[in-house]
Amino acid sequence: MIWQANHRSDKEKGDPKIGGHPAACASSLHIMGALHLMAKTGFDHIANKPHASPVDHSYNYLLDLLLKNDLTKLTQEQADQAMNGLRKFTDGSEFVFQSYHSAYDPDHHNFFPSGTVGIPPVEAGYMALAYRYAREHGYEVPDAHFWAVCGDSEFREGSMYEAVPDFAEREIGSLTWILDYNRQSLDGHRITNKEIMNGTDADRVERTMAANGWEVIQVRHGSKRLALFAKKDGETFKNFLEKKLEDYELQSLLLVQDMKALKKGIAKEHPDMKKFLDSVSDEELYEGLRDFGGHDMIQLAQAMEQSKLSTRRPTIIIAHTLKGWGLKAAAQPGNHSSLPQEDEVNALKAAQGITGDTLYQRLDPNSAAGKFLAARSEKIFGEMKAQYALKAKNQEYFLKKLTEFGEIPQALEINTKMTSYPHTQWMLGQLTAKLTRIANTPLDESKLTDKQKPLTENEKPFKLPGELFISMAPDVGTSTNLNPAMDGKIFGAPVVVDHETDLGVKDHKLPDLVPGEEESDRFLRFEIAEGNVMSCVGAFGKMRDIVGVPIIPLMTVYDFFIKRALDQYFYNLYWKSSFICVGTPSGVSLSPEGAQHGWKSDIQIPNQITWEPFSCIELDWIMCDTIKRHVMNDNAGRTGTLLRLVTRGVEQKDLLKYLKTQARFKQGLEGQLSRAEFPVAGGINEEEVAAMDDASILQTLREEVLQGAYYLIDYRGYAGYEPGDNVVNIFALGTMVTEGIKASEALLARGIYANVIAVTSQDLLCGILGHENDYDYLKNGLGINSNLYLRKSEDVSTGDLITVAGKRVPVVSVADGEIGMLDNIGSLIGVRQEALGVIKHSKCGRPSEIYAYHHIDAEAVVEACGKVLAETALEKVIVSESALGATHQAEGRTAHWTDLWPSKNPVHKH
Ligand SMILES: Cc1ncc(C[n+]2csc(CCOP(=O)(O)OP(=O)(O)O)c2C)c(N)n1
Repeated sequence: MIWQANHRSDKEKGDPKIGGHPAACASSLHIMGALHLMAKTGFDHIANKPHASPVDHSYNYLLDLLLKNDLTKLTQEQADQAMNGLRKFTDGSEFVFQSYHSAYDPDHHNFFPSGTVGIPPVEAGYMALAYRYAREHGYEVPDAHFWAVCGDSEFREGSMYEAVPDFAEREIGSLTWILDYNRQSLDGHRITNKEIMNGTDADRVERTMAANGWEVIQVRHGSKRLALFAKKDGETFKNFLEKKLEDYELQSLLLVQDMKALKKGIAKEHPDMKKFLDSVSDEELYEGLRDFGGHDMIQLAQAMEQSKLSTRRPTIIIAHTLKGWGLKAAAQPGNHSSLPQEDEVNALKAAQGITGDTLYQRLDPNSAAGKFLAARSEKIFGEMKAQYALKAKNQEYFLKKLTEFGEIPQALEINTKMTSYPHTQWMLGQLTAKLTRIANTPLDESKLTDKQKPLTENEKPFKLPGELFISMAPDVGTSTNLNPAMDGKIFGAPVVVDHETDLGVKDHKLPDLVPGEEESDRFLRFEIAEGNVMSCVGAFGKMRDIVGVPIIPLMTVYDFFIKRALDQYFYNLYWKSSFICVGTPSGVSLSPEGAQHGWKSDIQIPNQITWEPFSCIELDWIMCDTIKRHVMNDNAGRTGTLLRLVTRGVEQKDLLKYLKTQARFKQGLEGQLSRAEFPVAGGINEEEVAAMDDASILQTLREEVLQGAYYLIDYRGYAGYEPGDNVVNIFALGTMVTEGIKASEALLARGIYANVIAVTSQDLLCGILGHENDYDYLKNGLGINSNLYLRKSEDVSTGDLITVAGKRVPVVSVADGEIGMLDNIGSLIGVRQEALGVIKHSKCGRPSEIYAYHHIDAEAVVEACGKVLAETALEKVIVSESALGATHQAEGRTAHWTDLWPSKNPVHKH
């Protein structure tokens, strides 16, 4: 496959290399073989090291398990096309394989995306936990084992070590990691320090994993070696291989082709080996050195079976292998991406009896091997189909149950009136607490305990979502307001008794953290390990797609530390996991708590939707909409939800106060409004015109919030409102709306009408999701445009011609984060913009001080507004008076740019 990928005829000059990793494939050949041909079931999940992907595909080809999305099998022709299509682009009409495992591959059943080493094995462990969690909570999931094949250098990734103790403590017995221990990495031989580390890296891994509660199985030797060990002096050879040699020396010995010289060299360095060396032939020594256990399928399969017997502890199998096994490049230092030449490929083909141009061939179905494969394929395919049938059954069950009490309501209806200056993080706590309470309240009122109130009609539809909801945090559950969701509800191996209660020292003001496996236990407590939680939230978020159980995982993390798990976060989005990540508190708004934590997760990644609500009610709507979309499978293209919250309180009453001033929310308004404190001739005092009822206003607001932005202050419809003269639009993200409001008030005193548009989702408004519909909501929903507002200029006019001057409405944006969050609005629309954001490291202080320090406070917004208004180009246009008379402001939707673009195939007249 790799050779073929590198020999396509459609190359263009300057194309980047295609490449591939035959040597890395070869070392995993038998590990993958034992898995496919013996150990795995169609219910199991396998995470492969990225460079073993072609091996995985090849086994699936041999097993006739390349499938379309509807689970029908690829024809022989299509399967060959796929094998010929490694690393090839397809528009969907051809079957291909990506360089590393991906959903585009026709064998992606129960796959883990790969490419980034160090993450898939961890996802496999958390997927195993998700299965167990689902089962303990009464959902039907298949009996599956979770396998991960990793490289020995990959095993130095911090992400893996972060998860190692966690998997053991959580008793993930259904997890087996298989280490492809080939002693080489990308740059060549791995050179470790045997002296200081008290042994080879394999020894170190064994001790590390055993110390962390894992079962360890070393598969060091193949049958040829075992036969040599049984000979007289054979023990010396075993001891030499296992104890004496360091990995680098072994790799060097493998490079020596002259056996006489080799024997001499070994005897010189290791005199005790002399007798053994004299007793074996050159060939025996040559083969014995290369006969690693990781190429002995039977031993590997036995180890895999053994690993399944360890039901409480996870297992690591250290499979000793040869990088480049069976290839000329075997053990060569630079073999990681070296490609075989045509003569080697031909020799490999000939050895398999493949002739002519054919590159791929299945085994003769009438041969014993062919029959074995057919039976194996049928078994695995049957299990795969059973999984899909179970998924369909689960989906049907949940859909029916989720609509039992009608649609999921728009809000959980948290009362914010009793709290002074609540913040969005507080609101998260209220929402998760309420969901938890609803989940743990029986519908059957006769089963209510003393303290439980029956569920209201609004709460009943949340009963099942509440049960499906699981929260988790990297040791910041209490500091991110998740206490009620944690208290007495920790899901974990029930290995301790409640000592505090037994000893009478329980502090009931603090959450009870003793783990258990009750149905009401729906919180996963983590050590400080953001990477683990991010992988876990991703794995739980895949349960909907894999087995049809729409568990709703939510994690909290200090926003600043999302970057520590950014790779895992990206992975989850690529994998199309459906999850909620709450970065809180976020931005420099968290000062004085953490001055050093000023970076904010303002990132644009496909399949993500970010939210940054200003008021608490917005978060209620966003959360309920997110939950509904998740359980109803209605979030394609935005399955990863990232909420950025703050601990900065906001006067919630201001929301309705400002909304009620807007002309669009007034009842029976005739004429134009004016602000009470700044009366304008011809304007009606805004306070004298009644506004609509709160519910109607909030209904409209909810729709706008969920589209990404809303006018909080809107002077359209006010007397003296002159776009192109005294109007500016301020876009403020999340909590920065407070600064927008203050700036707008200050500007009004100077006769400037500054609209304040609260941005709730930068992605929807002007990010990737907005791009999908050409920023329709920004342009047409909010009506932000680049209209040139013309006025007669003072310049001398001649005849019918007059000079007019025009300006557009400029934009100022302000974000507690990167300037780039909102700085494209001006260019999208075609108006002058000034973007304010955080451009320096932060320090301690109250928000007012810190915002001023970063120049994102109200004063900075005022200044920016002044600047853009002044700098907005005064464009001069000469028109005829009659034409000007006919000019009017064109309202309505803007033309699509393609209307103005020359047609692609112009018709030429000859
Ligand atoms: C996170 C990450 N870092 C770097 C790489 C590039 N890379 C791919 S494979 C590899 C070496 C892998 O060596 P090892 O884990 O020993 O596996 P082997 O190929 O030798 O079996 C590197 C550095 C990557 N894919 N992902």
